[in-house]
Amino acid sequence: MSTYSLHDLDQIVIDSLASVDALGTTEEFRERENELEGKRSPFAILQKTLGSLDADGRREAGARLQNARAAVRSALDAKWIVLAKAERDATLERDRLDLGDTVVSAITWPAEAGHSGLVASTQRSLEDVFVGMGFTVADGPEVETDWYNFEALNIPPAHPARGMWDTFYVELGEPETVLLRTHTSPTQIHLMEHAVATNSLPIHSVMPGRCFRRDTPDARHLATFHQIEGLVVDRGISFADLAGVIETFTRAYFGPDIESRLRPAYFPFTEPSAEFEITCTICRGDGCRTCSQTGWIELGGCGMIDPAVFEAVGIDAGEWSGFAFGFGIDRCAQMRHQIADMRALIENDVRFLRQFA
Ligand code: FA5
Repeated sequence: MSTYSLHDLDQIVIDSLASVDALGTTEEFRERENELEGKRSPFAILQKTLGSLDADGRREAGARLQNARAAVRSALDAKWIVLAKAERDATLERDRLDLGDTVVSAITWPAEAGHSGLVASTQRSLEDVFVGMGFTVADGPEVETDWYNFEALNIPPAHPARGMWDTFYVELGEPETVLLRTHTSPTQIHLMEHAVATNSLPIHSVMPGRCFRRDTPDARHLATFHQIEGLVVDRGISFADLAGVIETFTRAYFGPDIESRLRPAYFPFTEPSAEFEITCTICRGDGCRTCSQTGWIELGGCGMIDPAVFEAVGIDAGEWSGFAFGFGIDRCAQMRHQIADMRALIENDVRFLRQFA
């Protein structure tokens, strides 16, 4: 153990204060504080020598030691304030710079602007084609009652045709069955009801929107997809008008080289009904996985409005006639851009999405 003499106390204090003054970091500070105030500090060692003094000497030396320790303590306190502030300032400065660095490295400059998704831009292009042909654009609810999605479309409860649409039900039964619409055809009903209520027939409208089916996603199907419905109600409308609209649409949207065809089909709300198909653009008709080796892709259904539907909405089928169609928007996008698997539309892979900026 070092030996110290009370005669050296003043010098010990001077040296201690100088060493405190020279401290540069809080780490050094803690070490020095321990050396000056711990059990092995000069002051603690000198304290132990007091016992050998007489009472007066002990009192006087004790007071000197206490003053010395107090002087060192207040020097330590003052130094701590300075060192702690310096370190806090340094941390703040460093963190500020780190934050700046993070932001700069996270953004590649100039930042890329976002753009519409392929389905949204396809919907707009399809709307443009139909607006160019004199149609207006209307919207309808995605959550529907059983009446709008099925009954008013000539599909009563337990009708076998309900099996054509695997439905997500929201509420079953009383007072009404509520479901996610399986197609955009219920919007036809809203439009016709509105036209009757406001005495505003004829109707020439398209109605794009989201649809939902309990379909297992595959190369041509998604559980949430989009359709664009078309509805014309006017005097003297015939199947030739429907075929003409579909032909004009196909040429405008897919170009003159794409072959299309209408094939007889069944929908409870149209009679006669047809399916509208185009040559598969992935294999150019040779047959591939996307078109299940048929060479054709179905884009939608269509037909002349069934009199039962006119009756449900209160339109006189003797005076008015009309046609309707419903095309898959995702299917149109898929065929226009030769996307072999429709699931790419919902995978959010930026390498895929960027191609359609
Ligand atoms: C209908 O939904 C009828 N409402 C179409 C219609 C309207 C017929 C008006 C007559 C008059 P369908 O179930 O065939 O029909 O669907 C029409 C189109 O929607 C399909 O050809 C396809 O392009 C698209 N489609 C249907 N289900 C899916 C799905 N799960 N994923 C992606 N597209 C789909």
